[in-house]
Amino acid sequence: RAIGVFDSGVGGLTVFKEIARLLPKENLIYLGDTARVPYGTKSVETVQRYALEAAEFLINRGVKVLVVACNTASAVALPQLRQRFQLPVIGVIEPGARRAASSQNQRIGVIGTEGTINSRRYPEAIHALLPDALISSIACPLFVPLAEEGWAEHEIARLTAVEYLQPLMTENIDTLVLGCTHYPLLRNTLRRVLGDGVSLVDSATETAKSVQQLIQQNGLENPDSGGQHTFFVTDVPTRFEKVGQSFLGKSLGRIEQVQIG
Ligand code: DGN
Repeated sequence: RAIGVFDSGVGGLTVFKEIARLLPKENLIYLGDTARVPYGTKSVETVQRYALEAAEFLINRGVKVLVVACNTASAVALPQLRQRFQLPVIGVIEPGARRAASSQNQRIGVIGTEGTINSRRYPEAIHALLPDALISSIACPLFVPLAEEGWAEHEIARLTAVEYLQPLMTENIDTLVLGCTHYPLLRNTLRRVLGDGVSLVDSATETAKSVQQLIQQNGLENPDSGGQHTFFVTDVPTRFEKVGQSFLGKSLGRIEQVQIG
């Protein structure tokens, strides 16, 4: 049986890529809800409904583990998904928060979509582990189109980062959580702006490690399954194919359009 991964669109491929790297023999099924992207600016109720429908689609395909790659959906829909479905559900917030809690000076920045930042789920999850941490959260919505446009390392991305991150510069943070699927692509730009003293927590990498642990601890490995990758989208695949190739660093192969909900 496969591991199911869903996201609002193409961004979750950063999580998918890390899972594929750590678990090359596992079959993976990805669903990008491209007809309804973005989730980051929508209401909690709407994102919860979308997330339940996306999860249902993957569960009907018999996945053994469900990975919610989208930070916004993880922030607002994880309890509902865990309540509704029996299988293990992994979101991106807990793994990212766990890593952030190793901050030395306990001054931590969190960046994400408006939905993720408004939910306050990252600070909650970090405070559960590090109650005295000083946490500053900033929504950086323009990073999403910049990453999709292939401009993550352009001057315009650097200027955008300077503008968004200005408040963090004076707060002496030693850790910044990249709380959105697209932000790992801006890693070099963020490093240029913040300097080497700030460690960047990539929720995608941390989540992939959690998936690996869960699979191993529960004896869910599929040593002979061949590592097949299957992609589904809810809108025509043209744009997903093009942008996805740059996110994944290789061609995606066949992408099937489906209707969910
Ligand atoms: N996948 C979304 C997230 O990680 O929050 C970003 C894209 C979006 O829906 N705006």
